[in-house]
Amino acid sequence: MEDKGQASVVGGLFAIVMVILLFLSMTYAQLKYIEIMREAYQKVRLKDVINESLELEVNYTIHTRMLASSVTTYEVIIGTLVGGNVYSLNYANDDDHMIIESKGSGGGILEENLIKNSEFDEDFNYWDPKVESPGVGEWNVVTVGGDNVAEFYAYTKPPTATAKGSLSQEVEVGSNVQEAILSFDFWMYASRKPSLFKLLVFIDNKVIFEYEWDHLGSSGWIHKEIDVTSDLEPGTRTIKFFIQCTRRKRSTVFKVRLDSITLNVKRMVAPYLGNVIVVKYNIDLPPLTSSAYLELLIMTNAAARIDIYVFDYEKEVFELVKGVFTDGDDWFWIDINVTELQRLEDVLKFMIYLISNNPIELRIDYLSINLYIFNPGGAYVKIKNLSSSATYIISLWLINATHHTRFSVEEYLDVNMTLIVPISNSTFLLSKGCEYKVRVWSKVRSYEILFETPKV
Ligand SMILES: [Ca+2]
Ligand SMILES: [Ca+2]
Repeated sequence: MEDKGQASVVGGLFAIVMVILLFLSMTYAQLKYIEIMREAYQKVRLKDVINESLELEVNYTIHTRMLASSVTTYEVIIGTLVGGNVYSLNYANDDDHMIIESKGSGGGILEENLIKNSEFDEDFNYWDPKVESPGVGEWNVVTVGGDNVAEFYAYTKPPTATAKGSLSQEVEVGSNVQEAILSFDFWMYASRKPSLFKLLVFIDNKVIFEYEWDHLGSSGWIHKEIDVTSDLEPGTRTIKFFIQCTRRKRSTVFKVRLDSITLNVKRMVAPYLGNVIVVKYNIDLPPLTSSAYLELLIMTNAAARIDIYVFDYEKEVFELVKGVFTDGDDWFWIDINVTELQRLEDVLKFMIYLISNNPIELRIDYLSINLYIFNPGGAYVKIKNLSSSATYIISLWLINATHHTRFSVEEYLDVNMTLIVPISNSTFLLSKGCEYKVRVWSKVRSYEILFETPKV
């Protein structure tokens, strides 16, 4: 039983090996056959693909060119127009350019008060009130007749006898100061005849005003205006009011009030030299303009980035359609292709936005305006045969949401030849604001192209 069992196992294994070998040889033959078949099939298939290639193009517009000056208006939003106008844009290479500089126009005399919180309506904000005699004197903002004023109050007693205080503010002085006037109101009071009671005004360490009150009682309000033009150097300066109150033998109350402190400075300011230019153009469009193709011939005198924005009436924003960078000093073209109907209302608006590291000049020599106007009775489809052999065109369908219209063609089309099939005429018009599909049937298959006609 055991031997027989072994023999049958060996026999079984042999049979399995033979079957595998047979299977492998058959598989090899089969794979080869399949490969040949596949290649043949591929050849047929490729041949088909090569044989059938049609290019479709729909034309439902009339092309017109417009002279820039007849339909265009412009507005320089940032920059200064220094030469030319919209007529300069009519022709190229005529030495007539629109020239826009990034120079602003804000030069001249600038007048400003450099003192902040002049009226002490914000307490001592911006001011630095100091008591310079320890233990004697204090600063407060007090209200006198509804007006906020700064007050130094001191009660002096022998043997100290003296109180000192100061009130100062730092100011930033620009260059080219033409005139500077320091103006202020002050009031001094002593309950006894003072030994020494004075007010000094400094710019940095230089005394520009000195006043002494040597009577019992109040000085009353005194208004003072001082021309400090020659004392006010550019940079950070400190305006300081310094008070000294001395009564040697008897205790005394001193008060000094200050208010309406201004430093009015007039200085020459150079015109702002910007590095941005923004120019807006409006092009009036004939009714039913379906697309526009614009070309600008431009040069800058320095490196700049130039962006073109076109207004979208649905989104109500100017949208970036093109961005270029120029090294400067060379004429170059920017083309703007506007095919979206929401950008082609009655007026096509576009904007040139230029930014540079330096003050810059932008020259525009030419604006070429090509418009394509909807021609509902003159639409046609161009069919071009890009195949390597002639093909046969059976028919053409014009399809929209409501109609399927068949045009019988029944023509052979040779290699590289073009066939024009009208899809509208004076009685069969295309509709406005409509999406159409054109389907062309050859003997092999169909081809499709979509288009959208302009709104009313
Ligand atoms: Ca005041
Ligand atoms: Ca020109």
